[in-house]
Amino acid sequence: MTVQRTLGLVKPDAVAAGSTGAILAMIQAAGLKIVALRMTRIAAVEAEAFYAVHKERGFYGELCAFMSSGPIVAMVLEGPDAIVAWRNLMGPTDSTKAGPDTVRGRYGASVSLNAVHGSDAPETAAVEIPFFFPARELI
Ligand code: DAT
Ligand code: MG
Repeated sequence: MTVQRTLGLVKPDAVAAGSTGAILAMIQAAGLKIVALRMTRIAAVEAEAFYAVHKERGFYGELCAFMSSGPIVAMVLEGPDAIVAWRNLMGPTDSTKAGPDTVRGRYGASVSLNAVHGSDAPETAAVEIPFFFPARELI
């Protein structure tokens, strides 16, 4: 077990639905420590940069429009194997295939409106965390 940090986002659908508090409670109940937390809103160009790895995908435009459509809650989570732990708690990308004990199973609606984001690897977390948080905001 390695102590890791990962980026989590509550996406605009879940913030608008008022699910932020329940999602934070699931995160804390799972034993992940929240070491940074902020509500923000990103511009479309920032969403395009954040999701640049997907720019050739057919859903890229829709994804970036959605992610910049309203407030999001960004957080850094810390714990043993936090990257996989948070991905497991999130559930699969397609919310309709996510189990009832996962965030996407409870609060996501579809493959595109899926409530939360999580870094998928240490290299990704190392880029995504500073995208939202300067080092001095990490506890
Ligand atoms: P994840 O968010 O589980 O890491 P991903 O990195 O493959 O999934 O895709 C990033 C986001 O893009 C995903 O959360 C929602 C959107 N997306 C992925 N596949 C999609 C699809 N087939 N149709 C519409 N949106 C999709
Ligand atoms: Mg991903």
